[in-house]
Formats: sequence, structure tokens, C-alpha cells
Amino acid sequence: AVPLCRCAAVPLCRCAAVPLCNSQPMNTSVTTRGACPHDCPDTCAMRVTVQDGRAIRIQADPDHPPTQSALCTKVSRYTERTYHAERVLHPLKRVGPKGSGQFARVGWDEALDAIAARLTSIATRDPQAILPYSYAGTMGLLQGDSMSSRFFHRLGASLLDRTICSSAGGEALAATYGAKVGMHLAHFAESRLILIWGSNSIASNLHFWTLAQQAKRDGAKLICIDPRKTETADKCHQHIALRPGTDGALALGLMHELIVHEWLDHDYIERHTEGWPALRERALQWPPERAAQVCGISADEVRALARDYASIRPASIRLNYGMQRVRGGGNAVRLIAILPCLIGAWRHRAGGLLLSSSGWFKPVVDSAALQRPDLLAGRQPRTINMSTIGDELLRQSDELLPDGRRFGPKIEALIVYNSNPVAVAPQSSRVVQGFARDDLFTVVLEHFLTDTADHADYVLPATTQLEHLDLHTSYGHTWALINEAAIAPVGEARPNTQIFRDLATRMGYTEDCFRDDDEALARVAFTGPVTLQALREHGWVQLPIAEAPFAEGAFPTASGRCQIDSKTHGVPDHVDNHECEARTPELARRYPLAMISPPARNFLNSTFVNVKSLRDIEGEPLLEMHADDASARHIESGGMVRVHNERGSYLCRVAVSARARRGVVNGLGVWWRKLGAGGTNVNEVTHQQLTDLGRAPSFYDCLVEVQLAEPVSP
Ligand SMILES: Nc1nc2c(c(=O)[nH]1)N[C@H]1C(S)=C(S)[C@@H](COP(=O)(O)OP(=O)(O)OC[C@H]3O[C@@H](n4cnc5c(=O)[nH]c(N)nc54)[C@H](O)[C@@H]3O)O[C@H]1N2
Ligand SMILES: Nc1nc2c(c(=O)[nH]1)N[C@H]1C(S)=C(S)[C@@H](COP(=O)(O)OP(=O)(O)OC[C@H]3O[C@@H](n4cnc5c(=O)[nH]c(N)nc54)[C@H](O)[C@@H]3O)O[C@H]1N2
Ligand SMILES: [Mo]
Repeated sequence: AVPLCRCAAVPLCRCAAVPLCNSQPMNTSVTTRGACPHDCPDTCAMRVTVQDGRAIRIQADPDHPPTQSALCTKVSRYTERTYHAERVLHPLKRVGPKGSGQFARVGWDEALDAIAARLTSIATRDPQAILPYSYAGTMGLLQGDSMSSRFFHRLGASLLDRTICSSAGGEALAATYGAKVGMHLAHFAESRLILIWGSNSIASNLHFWTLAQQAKRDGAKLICIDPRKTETADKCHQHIALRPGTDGALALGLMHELIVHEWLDHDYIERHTEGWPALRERALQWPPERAAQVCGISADEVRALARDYASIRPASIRLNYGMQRVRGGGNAVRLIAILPCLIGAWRHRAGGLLLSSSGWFKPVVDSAALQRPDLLAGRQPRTINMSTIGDELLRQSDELLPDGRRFGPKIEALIVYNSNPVAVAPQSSRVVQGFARDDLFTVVLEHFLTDTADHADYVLPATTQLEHLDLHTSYGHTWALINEAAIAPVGEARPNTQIFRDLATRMGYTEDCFRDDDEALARVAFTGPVTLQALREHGWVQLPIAEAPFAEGAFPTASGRCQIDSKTHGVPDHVDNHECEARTPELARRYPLAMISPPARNFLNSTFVNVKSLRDIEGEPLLEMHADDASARHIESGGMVRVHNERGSYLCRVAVSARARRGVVNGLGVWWRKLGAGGTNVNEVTHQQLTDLGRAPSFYDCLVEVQLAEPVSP
């Protein structure tokens, strides 16, 4: 069990942070160390102030270097979310039709017994008919996948391929550098040129942006490469507004210029890369005019960018996942990741590239100890891709799949935690149809009645970050952090870990590992330089990584060289979008606008959409449209529009705006469907086709048409 507060003598103190509340008298506040759990590269260190058992303040930890004394607007409002009037505070059982959100309160015992009985009966036939569905609602090592994985491994449930965000870019980085590794965050401050590529840093990577500003004040040039004129683009020296999904072509055009002008670092290429000659041949076929034509920009923009990249040192690239959500996302990341090798940018600590730092943590996180894949005991369950959940839920037993394999058993039960698939997964009509299946048994562990929870047979109340212990790594910096529980669980909420422990007991699993409490899990999570004791003492531990990690090659590949020509993926190339003029001209005639749907600044994916103060800032679901595209359709700013294609239609307010480039509309944010217009969100129009690498969704590769909406009856 969670160690109880030793000051049990103090009746109001329900705080589980043992060392701190030992001798706290009533009415004094205590501060605990926290870490932001959200799916964001910044992973901030927080201080949580608790008075009389209630969290009253969340602040940035001023001592944690990457956090730089600042939290984003969303997370500084975390108490508003934790004590939200609509928080799910006890288990719920469905009493209305699926999706109606009609539930009755039940006790934990009743809910757990019913769930265990149903899972047991399905598992007797085939446990693979049960599917876990989770993503990064919390990035914590404990409340993410630890006890949950043990549970599903023991059960023999289908495995989930967690591809919805970053796997195209992740696989590309691994194919090129050997792992998801890159520059130190702090060194961007010393760069003289920063390409901010496919990232709206002000919105989604704030603590990098602070460093980029510092570099700018010291004379650095900032160039933003993004179809949308973002808040970040506004503050850069230059903005290159390319068409979505054309980054690979731009990278090839840049390579062409580096070659023909003799701007290459031949020594670095020779010693630290392999496979350049084949890519060199390919790049020579991409003069600036050809790249510009594909990208929808001018050849001079390509030439000038190449000149800057070759001549301003040190030069860095902050690549982000926004640019890999298209068919050719993986190839584009590979091409861009090769650029710093061609000019030897890695020689300097403020040169190189950062897409993700998560690979630096691989050697220090003991995921086998946390997740215990050995509990599979030789079984090899099938794997289901989370990004195509709409299709997967609608498949019949043993259906023949496009790749010639058989599907196996129809999905009969779904256990969702840390995710809101009904809102975030592509092609909503299919996803909703799947979740609405009457013969599907769905359990959702949640804080709120999200669009997904509305479809559950049972909703189980989960704790928030203030209420549980967790440990964190980061994909934007290289510090491991601890999050202590600051307050007791609100209502009857339980940590994910405890819910899966409780379920394991009900299922009759007797292995010792199902008795590990969160402290025990925390003790085995890390190896090497990171220990629970060190985290408790300091709040965080920085990984020991070389200042300029690839100055002398030493990439974590088999050969130590950057793999330009990968054994598994060949030589990278530009890959056209699934849906674009070049590949699907007929579709492009009917749906001539490309739609991207980047994150909203005051939400975190679909999290926070129900927090009123944040929703008030965002206003309502918005589509940004270029003036020429709007006037061609007699659309004026402020009207309601219907964004549609063959898959569905999305209702939202239109803003005629210079933030949209001609031919591209920006559908901002993944709203909760039930809080959007007409019960829709942007994923009504996205599709389930996957990327070239990593089996990821191509959210930003989507053709639509837009028209004024009929007035909606209230
Ligand atoms: N405030 C806030 N912060 C977040 C999130 C959030 O929802 N809100 N989401 C978090 C998550 S889940 C992630 S994965 C991370 C990273 O999240 P990302 O999704 O990478 O977020 P952004 O940094 O906004 O990057 C998206 C940018 O890519 C641009 N873009 C779209 N298509 C293309 C293209 O084809 N080429 C190029 N060059 N650019 C393109 C978009 O216009 C947008 O400005 O951020 C996290 N941080
Ligand atoms: N059109 C379009 N779609 C997108 C994107 C896009 O840019 N455009 N972005 C994509 C990306 S990058 C991502 S990462 C995915 C994100 O997809 P998800 O990972 O599903 O992210 P969220 O929408 O934030 O939903 C997370 C849910 O987890 C819950 N949660 C948080 N902490 C806990 C906990 O401790 N326990 C339990 N049980 N629940 C918890 C939250 O309440 C929230 O409802 O969406 C993708 N979908
Ligand atoms: Mo993401």
C-alpha cells in the first residue's frame, strides 16, 4: 500500500508525501516536488503548495534549469482541473445507450468484479480479443505503462502499437542516428542560426523558445519552416511557408545547393557517415526550381536558405513532430537529419539537430522490470495499431487484412487509459461507429467524461498528477524527474497502477509482481546514474551526455556512423502526400484545399478542453483560411463553415487570416466533439492511411473543401 502519512494524529492532513508532512501542524502549507505529466517536450519541474490537504498553488520549480522558472498557462491552472466540478469521483456504470453519457454510480467492488468476470470469460476463449488502448495522457513511467503492462502481459491480451504521435519521426531518427537522440536543449542559446522546422515552439515547446529568444538577442538568425504563419513564425526573421508534406523536397533542394557550391564538410562526411554517394546522386536531381515547385515557394527561398545554412555557424535545427504527420514524414525526417552531417554542424555543441531526446533515457529506464514482458510466457499476441482503431474495431474475426494476414479474433473488450481516442484518432466516423458497438465491452480509466468515456460500460476514476507518485523522463531535455503525491486522491479516485493491481487480484493473478506498490515500482524504474534516492534528494537527475555528442561521429548505430543509406529503408527520398494534386489529381479537383490540424496553444491535445478558463481563451473551434480561398467561396471571416470530404464534415468558425497560406486551411486544436459545433471535431475529415515509416497516422495530409454552413438549429 502507499505509505501513509506518519502524522495520522493530524486529522486534516491527508497528504501522502511522507517526509514533508511529518510534523506539520494544521493550517500551514507544505510544498511538494512535482513534474508535469503532459505529452510535451518540456517536462517541467513543479512545486505544489498544499494547505489543509488541498492543493492551492502550482508553480515552476525555479531551480530546475530547463523549466526556467516558468510554467505554461495550462499547467499553472492544474488545480482548476484537479478540483473541477465535473471530475469523475467514483466508478460509474453505463445505464443509457453508448455515447449518451448516462451512468449510475457503483462501488469499486461491484465495478471491479464485473470487469474481471467479463474479461475472464472473454480470455477463456481468446485473450487476444481484449485490447489495451493508451497513450500519453500522463508520460509517467508508473502511471503510464508499468502495472498495466504487467496485467495485459499476464492476460495475453493483444499488444498495442503506440503510433499516434511520433513513430514516423522516431523510426526515421533511429534509422539515421541509431536512436532518438540529439542536441542538448540548453545549447540552442549559443546557436547563430536556428531553423525551427515544423514546430510552433511558442505554443508547444515554450522552454526551447526562451532559449531561441536568447540566441536571437545575441544576434542569431531564426527561420521558421511551417505551412502556417504561427505565433512563432511572427517572431522569426524569416518564414518559409511550404505546402504540407513537402519538407523532404526542401531538404533535397538544400542538399543540391550544398553540393554544387562545394559547401560540404567532406571530412565529416567521409569519417562519420555511410551511404552519401547514392543520396548525392539523388540530390543532384533536385535543383532549387524543382524543390520550390513541389514546396510551393520560390527558388530564391531555397537558395537563400541553403546559403544561410552553409555559412552561418553554429547552425541548429529544432525539428518537431508537426512535419512528420504526412505520408512521407519518415523520409522527410531522415533527409533533414542528414543535413547537419553534410555541413559538419555537429562539430559544435550549438550545432546539429533536436527532434527527440528520449533515446538518451533508453539505457537508464528498466522497462522490462516495470512492464514484465516475461509474463507473456512464450505467447506472442498479435499487435493492433492504435492509429487505425476505427477500422480495427469494425473488423470481423479472421478477416483477411490488406497485407494478406488474418485479423484473428474480433475485438470484444477495450480497456482505455491515458487517452481519448474518440476525439484524437483519425476518421471519427469509423472510430465512433466502433466505440458504439453494442457487443464491445469498454472500460475507461479517466478524470472526466470525455467523448471516449461516454462510450464506456464502466468508467473508473483515476487520480491526477497531484494525487499519485510518478517518475518522468523527457523527450525535449535530458533530466529525469520525480513527482511526489501532493494530496490524497480526490473522491474515490485511484492511481492507474492501483486499478490494475486491483484487477489483477480479481483475476486471480498470484505472481508477486502484482503486489508491488508504487514505491516498489519506483525503485526498479531506473538503472545507472538515476536512483529513487537521488530523485528524492534533488527532485531531478541530469543524464551524463557529452556536450557535443556527435562531434566525432559516435552515433549509436552499429557502425557509429550516421546512416544515410539505411540497410532497412534504403536511400531517403521525397514522398508525395497520400492526398495531393501530384498523386490524386481527381480527388484534388473535388477537394482542392489541404488541411492541417495543429495543436491549440491552451489545450494539450484534447486535455484541458473542458477547463473553462482555458476554453475561454481559445474561444471556439476555428479554421484559418487565406483571403483568396475565402473570397472564391464567398466566405467572410466569422461565419460558420462546413469543412468536408468523403469521410465526413466538421463544423467550425472561420477566420480569414494571413496565418493560412493559399490552398491550405488550418483547423486548430483537437476539441472534444461534444464541446465543438454540432458534436464534431477536426478528425471527422482526417483518414487512417499510415506514414512511410513507423505506421503512424497522417493527420496533416488531408484534402478538404470548405463551404458556408447552413444555420444549425439550436
Ligand atoms: N500547447 C500545446 N503544447 C503541446 C501540444 C498541444 O496540444 N498544445 N501537443 C504536444 C504533443 S502531443 C506533441 S507531439 C508535441 C509536438 O507537437 P507538434 O504537433 O509538433 O506541435 P507543434 O510544435 O505545434 O508543431 C506543429 C507545427 O507543424 C506545422 N506543420 C504542419 N504540417 C507541416 C508540414 O508538412 N511541414 C512543416 N514544416 N510543418 C508542418 C503546423 O503548422 C504547426 O505549426 O507538442 C506537445 N506540446
Ligand atoms: N487531427 C489531429 N489529431 C491529433 C493530433 C493533431 O495534431 N491533429 N495530435 C495527435 C497527437 S500528437 C497525439 S500525442 C494524440 C494524443 O492523444 P491522447 O494521448 O489521447 O491525448 P489527450 O487527448 O490529451 O487525452 C489524454 C487523456 O488521458 C487522461 N489522463 C491524463 N492523466 C491520466 C491518468 O493519470 N490516468 C488516466 N486514467 N487518465 C489520464 C486525460 O484526462 C485525457 O482525457 O492525438 C493525436 N491526434
Ligand atoms: Mo503528440
